[in-house]
Amino acid sequence: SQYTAQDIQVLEGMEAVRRRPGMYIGSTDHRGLHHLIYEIVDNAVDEAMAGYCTAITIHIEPSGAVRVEDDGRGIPVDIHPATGKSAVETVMTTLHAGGKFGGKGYTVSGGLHGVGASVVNALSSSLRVEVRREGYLWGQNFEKGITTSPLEQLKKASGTGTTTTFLPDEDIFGPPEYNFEDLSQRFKEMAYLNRGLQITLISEWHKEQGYKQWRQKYVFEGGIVSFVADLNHGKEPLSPNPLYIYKDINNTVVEAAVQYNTGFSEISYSFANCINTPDGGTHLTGFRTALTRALNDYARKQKF
Ligand code: 0RA
Repeated sequence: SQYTAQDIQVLEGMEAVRRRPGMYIGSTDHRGLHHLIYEIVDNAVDEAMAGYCTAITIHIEPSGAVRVEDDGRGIPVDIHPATGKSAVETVMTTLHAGGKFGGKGYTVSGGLHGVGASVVNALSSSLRVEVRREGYLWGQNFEKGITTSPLEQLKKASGTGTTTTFLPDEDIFGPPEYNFEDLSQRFKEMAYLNRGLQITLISEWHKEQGYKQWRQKYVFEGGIVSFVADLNHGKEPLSPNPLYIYKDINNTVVEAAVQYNTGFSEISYSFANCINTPDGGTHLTGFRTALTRALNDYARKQKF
């Protein structure tokens, strides 16, 4: 096979990520390590937001390797005529490959628009991706972002989905230190924000280290309505159910849930693209303004 200008670009891209990991994942401490998992899970959540994935399972193996399984459509395995490569290989080795395939457009979870898989690949001493699609199981391997085997058709297999297994590079992160609480909190939020999506975290790494907490499953049929109801658990709500609004404006989805209680303090959580925004933003201030106006208009009409 031929060594092309595109192959050089891939090598240079992977080298750039390994030289300055903080530029891509923020840091190389445990937060950076967790970021790797979030990048891969975000891609699966994107597939759920597009309406094709119902369950995501994250395994942390005793070695510290991470396996993320989804039941989405599977990353396309056919060879793209322009690149001579499969979408699987392109997604895994090209920075900024997100959103190019399948026109996923608006369904974006996380901040990097699906560019994350190649960054995770670059920062993993080994990574294997397996895809169920078109009646077969397919698999391909990489080391430090470099392709080490072609995409192989392995055996007949039913269903669809993608499984990515990666071992974070100890040269970059040191020995893996995972925090179960941090990871499960994030997956809980994601499950609230994506109604009906089942997210399971199974950490044999924590189990083996003797931690009591090593397994957690989240699925909320009520989505953010469940979130608000759960926040009001143990309080006295003023209505039986949270108020819920949903609007899709030119493929931008806006969703809010509100429930008053007898207390005096307010709790509000805001998110953009499935990311918690603790400092708020125009999405939150806009909502507050609109809620105040709606209540004032109503009160005026009722001549309160
Ligand atoms: C591109 C196109 C299609 C699916 C995906 C990517 C995809 C990517 C990931 C990453 C993790 N899980 C994923 N699942 C799917 C859709 C192709 C089609 O039309 O069938």
